[in-house]
Amino acid sequence: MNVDLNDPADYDCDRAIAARRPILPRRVTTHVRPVGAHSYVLGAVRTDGRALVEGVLGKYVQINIVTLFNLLPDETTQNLHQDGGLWPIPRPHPELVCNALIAIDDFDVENGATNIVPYSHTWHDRPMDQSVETLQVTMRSGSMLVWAGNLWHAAGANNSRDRERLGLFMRHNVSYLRQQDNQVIAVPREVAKQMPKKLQRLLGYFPFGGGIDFRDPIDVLRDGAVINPAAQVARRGWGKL
Ligand SMILES: O=C(O)CCC(=O)C(=O)O
Repeated sequence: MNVDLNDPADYDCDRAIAARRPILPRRVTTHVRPVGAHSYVLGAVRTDGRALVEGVLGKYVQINIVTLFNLLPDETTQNLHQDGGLWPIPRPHPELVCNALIAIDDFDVENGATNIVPYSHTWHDRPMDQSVETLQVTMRSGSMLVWAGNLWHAAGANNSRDRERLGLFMRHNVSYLRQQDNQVIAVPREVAKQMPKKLQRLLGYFPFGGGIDFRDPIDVLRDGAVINPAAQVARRGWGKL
């Protein structure tokens, strides 16, 4: 899909939700872009949701994917799975992922509320088992479920006749690993520039090690100077001509 910078719907979660635009013909998905300055995202990242995510992952956190996840009637259940398998890091490993799922519709047993297996994030020696007992987490619209990526979980089946199950799904990962969707490229600079600093950090504008020529990527986003204006040829050492 092309991004139309003049179309606020590409960045406006409210409008994307109102349109319930599916990208795939049946099942869900995804609008990676409504990461823009919208109350759901900002509310979640500014307040308790963000604190919860940081409580799981520590302070080096970024957005891995943001997706409008619309489970349509007749959808079958997902297999139980753990997150964090994207990177070639053997298990057991520390929590690399933390999910925050905001119910836009009510999530109930019939329309596919999320299944989780309590405490399974601590079962480091146990192979994944699809027959294990699960707990289905029902939520009223506006509630948010936060869970650690090592927890066994799965979207439920939508057995309703005609009710969708729309959620805003924000997967976070530790910011020293790559993102599943490259948010820095996916969100055009002109849009990212307008965002609050916390959200820019969450997108991945993060000075890891040297930043960009020892400048904070947020400063580079603002002025476009990828060569540090303060850089000088040193009189001694490596810089000596
Ligand atoms: O939407 C849900 O209930 C969970 C989705 C999920 O775990 C996934 O897509 O990986």
